Amino acid sequence: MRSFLFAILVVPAIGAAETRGPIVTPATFTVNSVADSPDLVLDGVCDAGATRGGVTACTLRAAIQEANFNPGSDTIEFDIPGCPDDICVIDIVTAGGNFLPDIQSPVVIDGSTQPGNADVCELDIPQRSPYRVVLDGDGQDIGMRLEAGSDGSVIRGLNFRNFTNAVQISRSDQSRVECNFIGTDEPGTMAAPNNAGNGVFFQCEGTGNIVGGTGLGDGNLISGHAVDGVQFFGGADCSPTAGNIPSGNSVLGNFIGTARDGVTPLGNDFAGVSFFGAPGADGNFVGVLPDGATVRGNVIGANGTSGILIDGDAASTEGTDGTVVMGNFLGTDRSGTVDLGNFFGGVDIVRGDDNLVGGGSPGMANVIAFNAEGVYIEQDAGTGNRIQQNRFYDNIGLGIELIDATGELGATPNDPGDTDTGANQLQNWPELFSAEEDGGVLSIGYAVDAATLPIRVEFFVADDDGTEGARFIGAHEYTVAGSAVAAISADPVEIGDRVLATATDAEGNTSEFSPSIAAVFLDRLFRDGFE
Ligand SMILES: [Ca+2]
Ligand SMILES: [Ca+2]
Ligand SMILES: [Ca+2]
Ligand SMILES: [Ca+2]
Repeated sequence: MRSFLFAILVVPAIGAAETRGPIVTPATFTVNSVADSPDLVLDGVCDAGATRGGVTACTLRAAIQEANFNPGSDTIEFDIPGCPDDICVIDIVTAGGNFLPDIQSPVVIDGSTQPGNADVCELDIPQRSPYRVVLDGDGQDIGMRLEAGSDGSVIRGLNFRNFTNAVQISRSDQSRVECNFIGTDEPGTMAAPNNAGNGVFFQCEGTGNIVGGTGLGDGNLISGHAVDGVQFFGGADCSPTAGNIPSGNSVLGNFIGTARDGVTPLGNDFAGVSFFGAPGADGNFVGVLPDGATVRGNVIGANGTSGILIDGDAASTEGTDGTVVMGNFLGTDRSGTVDLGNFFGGVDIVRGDDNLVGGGSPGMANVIAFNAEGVYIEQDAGTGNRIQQNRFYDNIGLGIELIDATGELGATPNDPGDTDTGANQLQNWPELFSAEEDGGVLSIGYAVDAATLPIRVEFFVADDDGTEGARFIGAHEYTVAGSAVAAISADPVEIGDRVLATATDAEGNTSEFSPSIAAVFLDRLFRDGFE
């Protein structure tokens, strides 16, 4: 039925073609100058005035002006001769004035077309050579801004530095920001000065935009900013256009808070990725596409506050809901061994409901290590924040911290009948009685003192100090009050392992981790007999 309706709608559109305007010819404008002067006259030719060797200068500013002027999608490439050490620095404060023109027509701006620099959009971040096209803002506000009319644009292969907000996505859909170094020098080793705001800043409406991507060469380096690496602001007054919430966008495959190597700290001063504002930048994705299944995690480490901050607006108490966080390395590198702890939590939920950290398959797990806490949920932050199948270890405080009425950090005790309310309804954790391994099957005796059933119980092997779930080993549906036994097969534990668990109710309220207990091997004597 749905496709039938669609066909009906398409027919008049085809008929309307008789009255459409001139055929749009996509243009390619090739930037050949590091100058910042404007286009002389909007005429389909990128000509910023000066000539050199008989060639008319085409500046980036002029190319954007012409691309905006020419209806339809255009391409801006780079072929700038004679740059010192092959690094072409376009200084965006000269004759053209302050900002580059807002992007108001679909355009692909591809810095990797500068001769010799294709690798920056082909290789993984650590393998890239220094960026040869640099946009330097000398501390002014915005580097590039995707505005109404720019749907489907691509900003790629560029080094942005010295901007308050290097890239802003305001009213664009289905656009991409990929394979850029944002906030660093051209080799991606040091922070640039004057990065006074965010690397990538979303506000107003926009959906389907991607920062990074799933391909090896798609990830951005977003580091060294005075505020956040990527900020979603869901509270801007973007009138007269209705709907001012960035939603359905994704951030994946990036390094946020490290140098190019992915292991040297180069943190943003506040969060790696943040969500603010009322009514809230709901329904965005970190580490996964909006399909909720195509995962390519970010490395988000060494940031000055949170790895990921999910907040809203203090005055209205509106929060950010429905964020999906999957497959990321929060506080560590891709190997999971290097300490890149964020100063606060790997994920801090200050205001928000129904956010998801992790997921139902192993590839959706986040690795959350070396942070102050793994996932921290503020007192009365919200409910339904599901934390599923992640790998937690070596966080300084709790792996999962629900702040209770005491307002203090630390394990929150279970209450009889679990009638208390607060962060994730202060969901009671499972009490583990026994964990007995026999013939490759681990039988865990437990109970949950729960307000409602069913409860999903997830079991983990604990980290070294026995306090966090480092490795998910299985889940059990708890449907009847009283003692239960979960049988987990496929050699889930080793001698010396400790086991712990979380409880999640049907509304998605996940508990703190339970205390851990040692796995007992019933056939230990038998095994020892063969040693
Ligand atoms: Ca022109
Ligand atoms: Ca155009
Ligand atoms: Ca607590
Ligand atoms: Ca409770």
